[in-house]
Amino acid sequence: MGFEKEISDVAGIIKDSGKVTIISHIDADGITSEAIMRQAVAREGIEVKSVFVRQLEPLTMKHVPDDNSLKIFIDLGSGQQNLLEERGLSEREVVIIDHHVSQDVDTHYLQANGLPHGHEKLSAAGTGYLVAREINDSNIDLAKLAVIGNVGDMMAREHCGLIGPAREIVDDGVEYGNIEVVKDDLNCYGISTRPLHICLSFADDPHIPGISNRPGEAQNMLAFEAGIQLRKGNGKWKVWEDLDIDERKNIIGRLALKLHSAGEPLDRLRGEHYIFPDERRYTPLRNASEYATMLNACGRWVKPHTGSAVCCGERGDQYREAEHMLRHHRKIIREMMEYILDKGVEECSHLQHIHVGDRFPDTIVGIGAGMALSKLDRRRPIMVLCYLSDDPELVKVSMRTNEMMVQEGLDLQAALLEASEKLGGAGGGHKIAAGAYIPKESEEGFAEDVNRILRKQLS
Ligand SMILES: [Mn+2]
Repeated sequence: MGFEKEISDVAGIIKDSGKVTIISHIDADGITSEAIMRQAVAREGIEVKSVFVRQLEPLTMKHVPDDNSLKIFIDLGSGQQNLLEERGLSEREVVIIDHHVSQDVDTHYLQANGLPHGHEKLSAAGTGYLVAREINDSNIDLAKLAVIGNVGDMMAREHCGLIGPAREIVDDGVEYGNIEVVKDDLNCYGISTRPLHICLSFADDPHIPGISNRPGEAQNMLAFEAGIQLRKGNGKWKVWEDLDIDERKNIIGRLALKLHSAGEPLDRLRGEHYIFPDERRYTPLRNASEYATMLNACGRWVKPHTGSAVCCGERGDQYREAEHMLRHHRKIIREMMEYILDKGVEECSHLQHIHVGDRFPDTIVGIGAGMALSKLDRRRPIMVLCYLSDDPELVKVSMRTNEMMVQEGLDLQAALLEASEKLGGAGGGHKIAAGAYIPKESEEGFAEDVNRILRKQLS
């Protein structure tokens, strides 16, 4: 069955249903997926409820209601169809909208999933949006949420922009008027909220010699070499979005020169930004990647419904709560990064690793690992082990590397899958970022095993 047929079949079933339950995941992609589907369903006058889960597993299946509603599993479900089957859910009661690897079961659940059709850079929010647009053309305003979900799931990372069907969704948003695409701009994060020199000093992909991790030097370069006025008339710091095209070109040119003289490739210096002109300037809602971070913060601190309300336009108490989550999120991640840098990592030939015990919530350990890596040896992936507050028998493993090392052949998902599977654990993720759960009694020697696999990948 073709992808378009899957989308129209799923849309048809949803339109014909009397009552819907959406079961979604708590990250930015899951939250935007839910917000897209919930609005699309409600606009048809169909009763709808939502449930968020951290992961679809036997324990969380109890949150799926036992009633006559149509269950829409979104951003999860493809790989857990056995659980739906064990629960006794029939083909008529379920649709799955996902982008993860599908599992073969006897029950033929209806599924819209771009992955088997070669759409590897289309997240669940992307497919969810295509279903919503199929339900009703007027749902084109929801393209914006799909773009946030795609960016949140790192679909824009490899190519410094969205491609394929995800790019067509961007075009829908441009047509509707709530997305502006800025092409050939600097590939950096924080263009709407971070002071210029901070924004540049956080650059990690690519790592810019003399600028990355060096806010003071970034400030000097901007002010004295590029001649940029760093503050606005009101005394506040300018952000990247404040700069005109010539100022941007001037800075990008200087950064290109720094990369060039260090013999580094220039291909990741430029990227595409997705700006939301209907959102207030200087807020994290103003562009897709910062918006996604805010939603991830809501999810990781167990407030997915808050993030979802913001996606649906709430700008009062829920938005303030989301802002608070974002600040809190950043503070804890900074603390974790400082802990890692203070304590120091243990070094293997192809890996650096640390066990943080139960000091930090497992939901942010991967992000903290990524931040710490930008200040460590960038050629060796970082692996962080931590304990779980709700399961004393498991250890969570998070790994991060960067695009440069992926291009040299690293695949963290494959490495963790191989290392954890033989221990009876499970792993997943991407080449650049992956996670796994392993039994506590196997943590000894795990790093050496992963190191061996990484060495093999690079040879
Ligand atoms: Mn996803």
